[in-house]
Amino acid sequence: MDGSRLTDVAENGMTARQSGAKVEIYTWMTCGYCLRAKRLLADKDITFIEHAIDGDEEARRQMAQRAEGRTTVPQIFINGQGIGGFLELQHLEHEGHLEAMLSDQARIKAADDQGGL
Ligand SMILES: N[C@@H](CCC(=O)N[C@@H](CS)C(=O)NCC(=O)O)C(=O)O
Repeated sequence: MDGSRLTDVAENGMTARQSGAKVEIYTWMTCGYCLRAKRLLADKDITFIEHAIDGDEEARRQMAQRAEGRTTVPQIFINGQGIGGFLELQHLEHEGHLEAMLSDQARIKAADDQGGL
């Protein structure tokens, strides 16, 4: 691994589409819901940043603070907004809201970067 394919490979090592939105997921290695959430994102070719926080109670506390007190993993954030865990992610996907949320967020962020809507 020489890092030369860095632009093609997400931080988690999976190839991914650049939606423009920042998707983060807090995980434990032994968590089935985390694996399912990562698989759903990967299947949809969505880039995500994984915060693997196994055994790190301070990181879990910070995650809970960001996630309005939710302490279970996974916790998923889209452009800093907590959407919940796997079931919430799956629900958004089933209802057709996930893609919209990614592109809406990407559009809002792009507009914001250019000085507002
Ligand atoms: N409904 C949640 C369930 C998440 C869940 O139960 N995660 C387990 C690990 S797989 C967990 O955090 N257990 C520790 C706890 O409940 O404190 C989701 O869809 O993400």
